[in-house]
Amino acid sequence: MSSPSITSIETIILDLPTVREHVLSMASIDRQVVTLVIVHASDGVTGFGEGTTIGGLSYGDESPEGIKLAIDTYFAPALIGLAADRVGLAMARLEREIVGNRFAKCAIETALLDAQGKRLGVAVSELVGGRVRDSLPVLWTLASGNTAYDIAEAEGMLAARRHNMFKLKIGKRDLADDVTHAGAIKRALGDAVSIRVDVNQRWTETVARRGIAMLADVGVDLVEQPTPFRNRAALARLRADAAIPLMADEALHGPADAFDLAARAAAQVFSIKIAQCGGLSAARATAETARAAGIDLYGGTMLEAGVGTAASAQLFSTFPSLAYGTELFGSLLVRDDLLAEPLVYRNFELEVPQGPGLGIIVDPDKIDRFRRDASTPRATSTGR
Ligand code: MUC
Ligand code: MG
Repeated sequence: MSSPSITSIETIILDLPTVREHVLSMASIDRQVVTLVIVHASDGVTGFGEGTTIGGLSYGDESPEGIKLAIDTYFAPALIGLAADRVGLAMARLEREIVGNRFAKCAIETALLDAQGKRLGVAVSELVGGRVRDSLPVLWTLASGNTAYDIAEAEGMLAARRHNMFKLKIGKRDLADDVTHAGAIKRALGDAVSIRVDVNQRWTETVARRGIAMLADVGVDLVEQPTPFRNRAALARLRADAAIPLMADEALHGPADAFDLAARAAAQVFSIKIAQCGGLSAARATAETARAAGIDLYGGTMLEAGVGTAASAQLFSTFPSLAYGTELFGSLLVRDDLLAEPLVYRNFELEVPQGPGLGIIVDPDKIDRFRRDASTPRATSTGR
């Protein structure tokens, strides 16, 4: 029987309001902007993917609008007519013809895998290695910008048995203020609760050296991406002296970065993000490189909504070890996700969807409600 072919690719930008303002060192967001990708094939099977970043162009070099433009203008002509059931071949073609654009590549690969899983009646996890767990520990990021609010939020999460690990977004304020903030949260929540911080590249090496020591003293467990992503030598020097583990995030754009960071002993933990790596297969190769080097894994997020979160969960469920858990809470950060049935968060874990493909159903009414071209667009972020 001949292969079904890719017939068309839709890209839709959606603005999803968040449950509260989310304050990071480089931007504050009150909504998440999702570029939804829908791949149609000649056998009538449809696959969904998601291209999502944080704060427009303030996090990385792809924006939601840029992802749409790249897919409409360059990806779609390269893909239409190709065999829809040969995901590896389609991705190899994109790799050959399109430089970079990792978030867009991830959205396309996700959609192709979703469709192929539905076609074969298997979950995406079974196409990318095979799942070894059915649920994933999930932390929550406390990022309201206010210490008392963050403590109350964390207490609510603990009481609801939703999260028992927390990440704090720091680097926007003075170091002393950030350390006071982290120390107050750690004291209020107690020893049983893991507190990590993410600096999102804001510190210089000298500030980072002081900051990591001060945060270790107040009980913080781990520091994520303290310095700019290009300065791997600084990360390695900091790691050599740090009392607590360092995690690479923005520095990790796929397996080649993983290899280089591992060779430099620049971090003890890698945050694996499907979008930042350029897709699920590249993210898997990145995780395998870490594993070979004895580096611990953490399942990262670009704060994707349900589609990207389900795709990440499908891949992370195949990791034999996930020492630092995941941060797959994006679906909970938006007030209303695009899914007909919400993802299930229970007992501090996210249940990995079981059905074919991504195991989710995207609700067409919600696409209509949130699509940007149906309403007046607002600015992407407050850019603070
Ligand atoms: C990041 O840098 O890790 C993940 C959680 C969150 O609040 O922001 C993201 C991005
Ligand atoms: Mg990070």
